[in-house]
Amino acid sequence: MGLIPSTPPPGPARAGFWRSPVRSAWLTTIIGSLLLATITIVSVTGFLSHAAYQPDLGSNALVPRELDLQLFVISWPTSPSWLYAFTQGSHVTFGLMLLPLLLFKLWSVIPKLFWPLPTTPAKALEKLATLLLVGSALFQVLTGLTNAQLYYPWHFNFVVAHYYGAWIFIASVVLHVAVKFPTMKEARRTRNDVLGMAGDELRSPNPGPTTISRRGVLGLLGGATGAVFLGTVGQSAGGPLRELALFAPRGRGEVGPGARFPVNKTAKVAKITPEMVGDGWRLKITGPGGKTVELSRADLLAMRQRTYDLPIACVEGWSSTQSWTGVRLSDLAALVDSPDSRSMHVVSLQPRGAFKQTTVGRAQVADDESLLALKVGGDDLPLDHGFPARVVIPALPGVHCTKWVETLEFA
Ligand SMILES: Nc1nc2c(c(=O)[nH]1)N[C@H]1C(S)=C(S)[C@@H](COP(=O)(O)O)O[C@H]1N2
Ligand SMILES: [Mo]
Repeated sequence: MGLIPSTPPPGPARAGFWRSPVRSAWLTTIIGSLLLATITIVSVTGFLSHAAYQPDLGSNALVPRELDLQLFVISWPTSPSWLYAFTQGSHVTFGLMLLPLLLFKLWSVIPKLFWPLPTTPAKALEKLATLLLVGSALFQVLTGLTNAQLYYPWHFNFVVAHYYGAWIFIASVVLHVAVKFPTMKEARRTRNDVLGMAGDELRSPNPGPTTISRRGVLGLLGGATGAVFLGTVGQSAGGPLRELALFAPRGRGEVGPGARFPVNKTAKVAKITPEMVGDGWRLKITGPGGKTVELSRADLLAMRQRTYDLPIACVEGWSSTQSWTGVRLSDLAALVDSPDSRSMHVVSLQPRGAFKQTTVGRAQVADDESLLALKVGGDDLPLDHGFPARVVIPALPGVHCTKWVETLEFA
């Protein structure tokens, strides 16, 4: 094996470079277990988010609509109304907590990442699996983090990349846990042995003086993850914690003129002009049989009004519950002879952009609390929140609650 050098180059690739006496299989096992619990929460809520986010609610957007296998369709419920605020708030909060956990975990094993180089095909495969694990973990956390921070340095579709990245990540986590399980068990068994396990590969061969205890390291880690939790959770949990949500770019409150809760995209950015939403505005509704109705805002206000407290819950993690007043979607469907609609396609006045239109499913149209909202908090909708009319549906991701509605097509 002359091709593979037997001694590492000087520097961080040498185990002797890392002198902390704290590093051991026991410490890595503890951090790894915390990481595993967090990853489980983030994965489950991530797939739930994916199911809820689908334009037709559950079918896989990556599969052409015609090939869509009904077997895999999860229809997203409309109750409880805070469901998505909860699952997505958890996904983003725990997802951000992965960052300190991952950094500490990497630190705890770092010399092993570089050295020894693999000498057999089996070891090379194990190294490759580790690379895939570390790479996909960092990819998932960094794409999620930048997306929630509204910073888009990459030029790929976030939803598609984060979704496939998740499968690669989860597969490598499962493989890693299976491979390391015996080591983890052994490390837990010997935790009180000061010298650690015999042949503990994570111990420094050349330990330096003790500057921090194992407890100290875990305390630092707890402090860092706790700070991320407290700095994020308020954007979805609300209450006094909202003011603490320093890591939530929108979750803390007023953004945009006249808004009392966060605005995802202002009217100005969406290119909505005052003329588009003036007295000339008409809502166009079409039914499956071709029946068409046009209503002014005054016509809509003359219909039976309903008021419900419902959250707007953004995929970025923030949410805000408001009191919405407007017309039931099922009442509008009835106007065009579609009492039991399979779906509703909504198109906004917004000239372009991915969120200018959406399709929602049967449960979303039928729910009594699903509204075409005209007012919020008792006042006319502010322009930035979708005046003259917007969709608000319980438990649905905010992205489907289309603002500045122009047409509703019931099918
Ligand atoms: N027409 C249109 N509707 C839209 C959007 C948009 O960009 N254009 N953004 C959506 C997203 S992602 C969210 S989270 C909610 C936010 O609603 P708000 O800005 O009133 O808080 O609006 C949704 N409706
Ligand atoms: Mo959103």
